[in-house]
Amino acid sequence: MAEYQNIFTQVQVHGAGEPGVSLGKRDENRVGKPIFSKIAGALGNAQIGPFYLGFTGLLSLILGVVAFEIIGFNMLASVNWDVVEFVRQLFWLALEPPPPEYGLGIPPMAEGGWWLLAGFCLTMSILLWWVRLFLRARDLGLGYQIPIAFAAAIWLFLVLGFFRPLLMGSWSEAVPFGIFPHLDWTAAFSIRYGNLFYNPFHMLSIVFLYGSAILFAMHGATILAVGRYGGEREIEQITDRGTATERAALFWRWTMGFNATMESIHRWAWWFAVLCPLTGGIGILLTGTVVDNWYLWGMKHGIVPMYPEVYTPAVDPAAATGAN
Ligand code: 07D
Ligand code: 07D
Repeated sequence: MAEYQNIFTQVQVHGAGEPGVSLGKRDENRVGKPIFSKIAGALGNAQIGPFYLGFTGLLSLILGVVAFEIIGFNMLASVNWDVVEFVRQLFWLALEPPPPEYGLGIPPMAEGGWWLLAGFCLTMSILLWWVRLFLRARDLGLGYQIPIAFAAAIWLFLVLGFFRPLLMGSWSEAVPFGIFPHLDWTAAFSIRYGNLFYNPFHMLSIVFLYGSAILFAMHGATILAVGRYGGEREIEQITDRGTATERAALFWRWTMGFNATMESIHRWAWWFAVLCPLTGGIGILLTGTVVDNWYLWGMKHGIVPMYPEVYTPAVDPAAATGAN
């Protein structure tokens, strides 16, 4: 009955709530009695809670909400506190960083001060969430792969909004808060620096982005495909290789001549995901600081072809022989 478990034929197992390992005195940080949800069970585990809050978690959530509120109320103020217009224009509204004349100084609240404060709260919130991940991993006796991977994303976030503006000497270089405004910033950034496509670190970042997607698709599909042979017990099968692993490995060896192992596939996925924002952050940090125009840089380094001379001066009709 529960023999063939995959995305098309799901089964939900219901049992007693799983409280998890005891953390001794810190158990009081776990809030809420476990509840069970069928919808949650369709997406993942049916049990919701208890949730570990703790000091860093609580502070992170508070600062995150403060940042979100500052951004929201500034957007609301920008449409004259008109709630209907706020909803209508939400995706276009922004909280912009200070204009260039303030450099790295403290601007008036209405001219970027709110942006600075929201950015500070958001950054602290994200850093505290990182500490929380680290502490939870340590307490559960896990390796640190998850906090390290999150640190890679935080690196790109800090480059975009903190390290690069510091090097450029101005907060105005940073990204605005807003749905479409942050896309406009991204497009303008590329144009200002001569087309980001010629930035080799943008290229690498794209490699790892696309690579992450294909690895995830290949691995997810493989495990679902061998689910009927117990393939979802992947970690056990690293050391105790069962028929699921053997079939999965054979499939890839037959189709591409090479196969990852039950362990190495996870290392591939982890490295691709981590390297995407890591290389991306290097690319952004170099832009405007070391390289001012990626198109010209590409020409200098033979990436961009030298265009042939196609200009021929127009002939003055009056001077043409036929006119006489
Ligand atoms: C699915 C995990 C869940 C996360 C979600 C996003 C917010 C923002 C808004 C307070 C995959 C939660 C959204 C917290 C709330 C306000 C004003 C992750 C998943 C559901 N971007 N970006 C989006 C952020 C940058 C770019 C969407 C954040 C750079 C492009 C969402 C950051 C550049 C496109 C979003 C950030 C850039 C987007 C969907 C931070 C270059 C899109 C994100 C903190 C890297 C896409 C309208 C998603 C879109 C999109 C959030 C940074 C480019 C609003 C939080 C400056 C080209 N970005 N982004 O699903 O639809 O991620 O935009 O650095 O096309 Mg972005
Ligand atoms: C944003 C890391 C920070 C996020 C954190 C999470 C919260 C809370 C809340 C869940 C994503 C914060 C969380 C706040 C969440 C809830 C409730 C990671 C982030 C800490 N590009 N481009 C990239 C492509 C062009 C440009 C990377 C493709 C054009 C700029 C990626 C194309 C121009 C930047 C990528 C393309 C341009 C990038 C991002 C194609 C625009 C960057 C990787 C096919 C006209 C960023 C080096 C990533 C970067 C970046 C892909 C085109 C501009 C690989 C596929 C030419 C300015 N681009 N791009 O992981 O690193 O982001 O560049 O055309 O800054 Mg690009």
